[in-house]
Amino acid sequence: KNPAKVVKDALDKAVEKIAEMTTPPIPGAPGSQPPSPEPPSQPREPLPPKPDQSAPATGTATGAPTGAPPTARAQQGEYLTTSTGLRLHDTDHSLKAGERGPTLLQDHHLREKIMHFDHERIPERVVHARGAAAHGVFIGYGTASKVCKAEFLEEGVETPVFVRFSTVVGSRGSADAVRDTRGFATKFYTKQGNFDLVGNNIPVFFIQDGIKFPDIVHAAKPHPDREIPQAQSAHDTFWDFVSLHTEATHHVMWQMSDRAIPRSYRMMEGFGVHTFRLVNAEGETSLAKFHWKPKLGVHSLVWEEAQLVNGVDPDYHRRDLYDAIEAGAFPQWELGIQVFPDSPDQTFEGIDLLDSTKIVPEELAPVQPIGTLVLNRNPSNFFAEVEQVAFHVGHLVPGIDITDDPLLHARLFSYLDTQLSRLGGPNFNQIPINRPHVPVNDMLRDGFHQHAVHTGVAPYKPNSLDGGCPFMAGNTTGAYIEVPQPVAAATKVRRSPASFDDHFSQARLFWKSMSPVEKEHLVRAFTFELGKCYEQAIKERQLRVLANVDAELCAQVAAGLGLPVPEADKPAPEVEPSPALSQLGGVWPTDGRIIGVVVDPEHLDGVREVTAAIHAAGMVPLVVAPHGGPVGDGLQAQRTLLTARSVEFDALLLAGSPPPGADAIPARDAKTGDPATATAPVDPRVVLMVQECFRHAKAIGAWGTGANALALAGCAASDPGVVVGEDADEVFAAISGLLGAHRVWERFPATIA
Ligand code: HDE
Repeated sequence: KNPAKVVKDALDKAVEKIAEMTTPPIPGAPGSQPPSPEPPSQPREPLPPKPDQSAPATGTATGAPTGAPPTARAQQGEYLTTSTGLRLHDTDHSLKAGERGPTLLQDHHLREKIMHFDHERIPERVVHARGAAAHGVFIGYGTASKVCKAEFLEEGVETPVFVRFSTVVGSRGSADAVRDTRGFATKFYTKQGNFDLVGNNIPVFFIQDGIKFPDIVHAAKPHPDREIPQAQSAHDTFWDFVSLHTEATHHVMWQMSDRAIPRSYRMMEGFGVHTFRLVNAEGETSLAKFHWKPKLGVHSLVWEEAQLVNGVDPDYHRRDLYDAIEAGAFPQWELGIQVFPDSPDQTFEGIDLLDSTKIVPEELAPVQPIGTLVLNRNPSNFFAEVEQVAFHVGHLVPGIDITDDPLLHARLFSYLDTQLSRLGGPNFNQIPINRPHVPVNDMLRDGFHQHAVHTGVAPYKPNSLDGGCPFMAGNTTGAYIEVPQPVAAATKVRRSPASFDDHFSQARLFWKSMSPVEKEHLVRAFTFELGKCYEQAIKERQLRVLANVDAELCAQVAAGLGLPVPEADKPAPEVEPSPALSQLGGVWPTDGRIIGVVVDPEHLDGVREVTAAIHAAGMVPLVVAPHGGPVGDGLQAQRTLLTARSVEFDALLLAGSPPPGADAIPARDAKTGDPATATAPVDPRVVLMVQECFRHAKAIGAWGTGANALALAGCAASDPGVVVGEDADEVFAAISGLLGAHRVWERFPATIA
């Protein structure tokens, strides 16, 4: 045989085969899917501007609008144009000297398009780079008026807000469900100017003095040599720093607790952390701490679940927030304050209110509700809104002033400074998302990206040429007047007060306030994180810190690490636990919870009814089937066995147990390894889903053939939180009852008292 011919024949056959495989089905031919409708491509009128995208109130003295109308750049008008409004007839081909010739330098459209693209990225935030945000409204109760004169807290006043949630350590593209503190920053567009409450989901901070911020951030960020690990605290530099810098211990306790792996942004508390000074209409002052309390309760992932989530859906929290708002399950929080007398020593019950590593237990100072926040609208452009929003702790309104917390003072400098470089110039408050919803008459002029076309000739005060405008406001005309707080005559020192030396008593308070399950999770988190460190000396040093917090905590972690238990050198004093710190206990609303419903298209009994019941209960059913598209009985699959993983669901319903599909890994006999003798009537991915839900203490319900998967997964109707019944609705009713407690906590064996 001619070898060249053999090769040619083989190639021809392969080409034929590929052509067969890739030829698209002829529309309308039997068995082909109907073609999807093309999205509309008719020119249409621009959409009206959104309220927060209206032109800046800065500008001319007469208030006349200047420049292009705000909608002119909405990209939704009739014809594609250049950035200067020139209509284009082609944006797909460069201008060339002939079809196969070189590209011409004169192609101004190509040059503009590529120039702009080359500069689309701006620096990410140095911390809190990864975030998600939403618009909403805040409604005051009027209950704060005794202590605070801020207008937005008055009864019934509605204030637009924008809230950005974030992780701290990871970069902008990092996964959501990492172990980390979360940012909870709120911009209130009040009638007295913007008020920013730039808080976290943990009420204490790592450091007491802002000068240590670069140190903790350098330690927590990836190692400078290899730039790993991303968005993790489980590494040597982090534990090196916190084990040496023991004022971080209280924050580290929170970070190793379930608080650092929230189930959802909707289920997180928020804290202003610092103590603020409030002023009422009579000019009387009080000290206060801000708290956000989520209507859905405070709930977390379990660690294994969080690790799976980061692989399966790195955008888990971002997606959850967006989907909930789109589904109308608007997230809500109540804003509350703990109020303390503005005493000269600024302490309460012996707790230093200027030390941001300390809380005041709610049992000592209850959180008093002062308003409600509802998030009801997703951003329409991530970059314009979520990336460009600029929060600043110095954005205050009359009635809210700062205290001398040294952490807060460094922040007052930092936020403006970082935004200057991140947003490329000093005019970032003119970006639509940052604009106040009140007139701005500043005398700030020029600079990069100046949007206002100011008129008048006298941007200075005093002036006569602009009629002396603008005038100064006073107490009755809404001016912000700092509290005339006396400053004690003192000596310049680089020192903290002695009360800041107590690093362990509140770390112990946190430990003692946890339930057994939460303690167990803390032990595992410490053991995991320290287990990831390479340096033995760092592990031993952190064990010495834990010995000062609690002997049992230290012993359990030491056992997990296989290291000796050290003696405490500065044991924390005995403390009274604060039950409010535990996340367990209570029954919470289940709005927006996700229920996976596994179906076998051959057995659909009760599925329609149960999905309707889930919807009616304000939750979201996700039908999981062996394949996508219609599954029968008018139902559509939202997930397939290929795309579904247990971590997406808060609870699992097994309406059927689909047999292994062609794409499942074939089951084999455990003893012989023989596929032919294997007994696995259920797809192994369903079995894995049940096992994971069981391990993660989620409620599981089954009826009909659905129950077949339970035994294969090693669980039974007698286990806590497993419901088997004949009637789908009854099974769901029992499951939704269990969901109010978030998890079936009895499934976690309590090994710590
Ligand atoms: Fe921040 N922090 N921070 N921080 N912080 C920033 O500002 C800083 C601190 C917090 O969604 C940066 O615009 C210093 C405590 C949130 O855009 C930067 C110190 C708390 C956000 C900065 C602290 C926070 C930031 C980075 C120690 C809780 C995200 C980008 C004195 C009460 C805001 C930016 C958003 C962001 C500095 C400590 C919360 C560099 C120097 C304590 C929620 O300015």
